[in-house]
Amino acid sequence: MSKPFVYITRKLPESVIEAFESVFKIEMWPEEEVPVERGVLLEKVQHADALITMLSDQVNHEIFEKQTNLKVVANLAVGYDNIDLNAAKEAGVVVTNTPDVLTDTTADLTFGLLLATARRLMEAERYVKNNSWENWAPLLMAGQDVHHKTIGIVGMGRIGETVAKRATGFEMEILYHNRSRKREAEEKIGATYVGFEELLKRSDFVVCLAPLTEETKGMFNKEAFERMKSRAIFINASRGALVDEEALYDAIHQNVIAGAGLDVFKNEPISADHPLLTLEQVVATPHIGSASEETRKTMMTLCLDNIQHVLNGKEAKTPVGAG
Ligand code: 8YV
Repeated sequence: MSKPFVYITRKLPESVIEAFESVFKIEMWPEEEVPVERGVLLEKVQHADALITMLSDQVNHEIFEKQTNLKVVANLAVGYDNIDLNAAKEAGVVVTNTPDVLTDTTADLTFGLLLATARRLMEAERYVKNNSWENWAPLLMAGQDVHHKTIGIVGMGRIGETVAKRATGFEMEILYHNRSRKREAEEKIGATYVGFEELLKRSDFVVCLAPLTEETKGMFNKEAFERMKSRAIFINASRGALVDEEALYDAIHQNVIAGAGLDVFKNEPISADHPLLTLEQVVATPHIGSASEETRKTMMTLCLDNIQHVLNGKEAKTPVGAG
């Protein structure tokens, strides 16, 4: 019997792939940094039993209409806003994601962004490397304290809770807003549930970790930024589309808020002339929340494990449900 055909839309490391080569016929798009050409993906999906996809792939009706054997799409991410779940369900295709394995790594990056923005680390580094450091001054590169401040987490899922745990080490007051209350987080971490507006008003650091849905799209708009403290710092490690980027630019430019640490943008990748990047008070990273070598490899292996489970007639390890 021939081996099931798995198509992967980016080049993944051989060290991850080799463990599965005896059970699958694996083909990959040959580029690491360039997304798969749409035409190639549409052609491959006609023969594929399984796909491994990335956030940069729109897995929609067009893809599901072409498939004939496809049984599972394993998305290399915990978020799956790039996949039309209803179309997958109609086509009888299982969708999986990579929760849990990236929680700590993404929480680390989120907290790192918060520290970097509050303490002006990137600005300070530019200052030293640009040879501008000629004298010491009492308020040279003075930022804001993080310890003992109030953090407001919007989206108290696994990553939100883990960021909250990090915040306890800094003896911060922890507020959160979420679709549903998380009593366990309240008891274990001492987080306080508040409404969105109250969170904006009381937080020194507003941290966005909510998933992108019709309800959350654009929720950080002009009104939201106007509700925040003038010294507030906004952090986003979720999805860019939760934010009205023009409103964020105006809010920082006009000192409505103090700055932002952004790992995600509405249209990625952004170019260097993006208005937000012209602001000294913005720290930007290229969507690297889960990007440690260990975690990315674990995520890749989880995708292949999920595929193996589904193709063997078992329940996926981490399936995503429709609706
Ligand atoms: C992705 C992410 O892993 O998991 C998510 O939802 O946003 C990232 O961790 C990364 O963008 C690769 O698709």
